[in-house]
Amino acid sequence: LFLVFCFLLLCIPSDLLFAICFLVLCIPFEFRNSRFGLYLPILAATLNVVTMAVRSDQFTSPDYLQLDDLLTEEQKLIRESVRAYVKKEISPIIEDYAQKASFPEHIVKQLGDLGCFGPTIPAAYGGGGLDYISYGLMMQELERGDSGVRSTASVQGSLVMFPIYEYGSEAQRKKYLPKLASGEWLGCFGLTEPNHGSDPAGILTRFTDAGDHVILNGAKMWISNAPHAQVAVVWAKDDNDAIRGLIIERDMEGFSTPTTHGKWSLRASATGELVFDHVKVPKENILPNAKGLKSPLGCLTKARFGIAWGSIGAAMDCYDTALRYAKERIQFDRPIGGFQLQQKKLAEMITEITKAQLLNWRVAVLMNEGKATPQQVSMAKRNGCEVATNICRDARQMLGGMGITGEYSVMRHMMNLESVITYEGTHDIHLLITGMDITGFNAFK
Ligand code: TGC
Ligand code: FAD
Repeated sequence: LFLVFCFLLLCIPSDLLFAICFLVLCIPFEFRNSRFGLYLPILAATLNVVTMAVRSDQFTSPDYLQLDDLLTEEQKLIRESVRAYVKKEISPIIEDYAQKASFPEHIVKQLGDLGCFGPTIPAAYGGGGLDYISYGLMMQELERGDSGVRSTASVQGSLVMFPIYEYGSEAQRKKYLPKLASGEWLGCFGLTEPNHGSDPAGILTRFTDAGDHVILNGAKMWISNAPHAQVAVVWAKDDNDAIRGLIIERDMEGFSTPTTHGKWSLRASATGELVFDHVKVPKENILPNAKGLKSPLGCLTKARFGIAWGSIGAAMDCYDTALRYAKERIQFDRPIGGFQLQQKKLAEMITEITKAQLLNWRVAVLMNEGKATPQQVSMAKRNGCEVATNICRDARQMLGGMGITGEYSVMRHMMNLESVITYEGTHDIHLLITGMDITGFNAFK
């Protein structure tokens, strides 16, 4: 019996440490033939199962308007496989990684195997050759697990693979895309600088012609994936002040990627700087077809689309958690879900989620038809972030004190979304993009 319980304890990986501690405690009692030798493993197994029940991923996806009817069987299958992956591989570990502000590097290969890197890039280059609804669903499911995981995938697919595919030479495509698609290499995207965030037109990083190579100098900051990346797509000005894209490899002399510490948000995602100190870059590493600010902004349109879907994934997780909690938590002899104030929060959450799902779906259809404008994508990104931020905040309140703990995902989502609402264009910048689109007046400058 003792051995059976030992097996039960050890086979639950997320609580391995817990199990081992109890096991160590049990052994002396067992050897003394004490009754405790039996009781302790039973107690340990029970506690373990209870802990697992609290921490396990019980997510049920909200679909209030039967939007599944708008999806093909293939799209649903893709969503289910990413959802199953998140339940199995992300949910059990992500809270611990976020608490210790550490990037789960092993997921890079897993995400590659699952096809989450470059799903819309043609299969001939290692991509998925899929449509934009499938891509959106993947990002939704990944961010349902954690915004940092979605970040890893959207940077790799939309900000590293996409520019190499769209603006790169055939040799560059063949050299980099398959390795990035499989997760053998991780990439990052360097546009933002210490003095140029919302206004990337002013970037100071530049390169000068030096015969068969160029010399790159400057610095980027706030770069997702940077500390672990083998490849960086970097935006810099040439001798004619034109913005160009360069592929920088980790081992190039003078290139370093210091880690950014002290984040309260996106803690399971690695963020860093890119520092270029007279880096000698072969000319064949310049993206031949990227010219001007519209090239990096074109990549951002793809990534912002992924964020529109991803942020709603985080919102869905918080709504689902709050709904379950409201049905189970008893106060004043009733489940708190029976009180009007809590129902108002839940009703508004599902309404906003449903509206955002419809908006995202429509933008994806337009993307598939090649008709979506960057401004429409901005609207979807801004809306997704706002809806998700509000829902996660309300969900956190509904969980009372438990809402601030790592036993539930809501506070982690809530903090993550502060980055998501800031990067890829801040909330205000996207509002101004819509404002300019509808009035024709530029309020940026
Ligand atoms: P502006 O004159 O408006 O535009 C310059 C040229 O670009 C074109 N364009 C776009 N093209 C494609 N997609 C878009 N989204 C585009 N937006 C603009 C535009 O038509 C123009 O073309 P042309 O032919 O006339 O030259 O440029 P501006 O200097 O006035 O700036 C406009 C503004 C503020 C909207 C833009 O610069 C902006 O979007 N700022 C926000 C910066 C930003 O989003 N940075 C993101 C950095 S990367 C990141 O955050 C990754 S986080 C990753 C993660 O972890 O998930
Ligand atoms: P600022 O541009 O200084 O803005 C400060 C405030 O001023 C904001 O509220 C903004 O809305 C407002 N503002 C600015 N201009 C105007 C205006 N014209 N009118 C009204 N209000 C205005 N960048 C990359 O290149 N690659 C990455 O991988 C990447 N990853 C990131 C990861 C994280 C966790 C974070 C936090 C950021 C990341 N970024 C990345 C940078 C991100 O894109 C920038 O932080 C963002 O674009 C805003 O720039 P900023 O921080 O310099 O803010």
